[in-house]
Amino acid sequence: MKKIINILIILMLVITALSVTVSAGDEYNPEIQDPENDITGKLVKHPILFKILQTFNIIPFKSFEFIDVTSAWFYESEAEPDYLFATIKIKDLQYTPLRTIYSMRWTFNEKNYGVACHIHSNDEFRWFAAGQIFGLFDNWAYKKGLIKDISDCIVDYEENLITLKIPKNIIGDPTPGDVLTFTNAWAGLRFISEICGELAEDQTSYGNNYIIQY
Ligand SMILES: [Ca+2]
Ligand SMILES: [Ca+2]
Repeated sequence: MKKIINILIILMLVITALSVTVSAGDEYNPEIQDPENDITGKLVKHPILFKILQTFNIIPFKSFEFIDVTSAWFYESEAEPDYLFATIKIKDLQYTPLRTIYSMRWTFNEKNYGVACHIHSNDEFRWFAAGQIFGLFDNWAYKKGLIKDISDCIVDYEENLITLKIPKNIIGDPTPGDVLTFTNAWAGLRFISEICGELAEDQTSYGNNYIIQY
């Protein structure tokens, strides 16, 4: 009997150890999952407005699948330990003449951080930043965190993936073993400017923690 209990204890320890080490996300083990067809916002709430904008060809698309988040995850590369990668999977990724925003957020050391890529005018313009989020109006530390290399917002149409490559030195310098909590993703659609706010958006709920590897 004692032997069986010992074996059971060892098995439980092994299972616990395995579940702790499986912390890096990928498409099959994403930290964040989200349902399809769950877009909210002005254009969803007011379908007549959507129809009018379509009639005048201001909105050339028929659905919001290009901002519909289905999952999102973090990962790192041993070859580039100074970066954290954040990938967002979209139901059907495509560019529009309007402004789309793809972002992920998390908490580290009791501070809130985020990364976002804005794409507009059919990909003629991009704006990409990461940093601490603070203040009443959700201001980001953009001056510190603006990423100059716009190619680090990697868009893959075929796989419907947006990958954001984030220098760790602008997100609080996390080191191996550090834990990112309250992970979540958000995608939104705006007119070119932010004046009108979001026309449509998709927020995920909080996902699993991510443990920094390198
Ligand atoms: Ca969704
Ligand atoms: Ca959602």
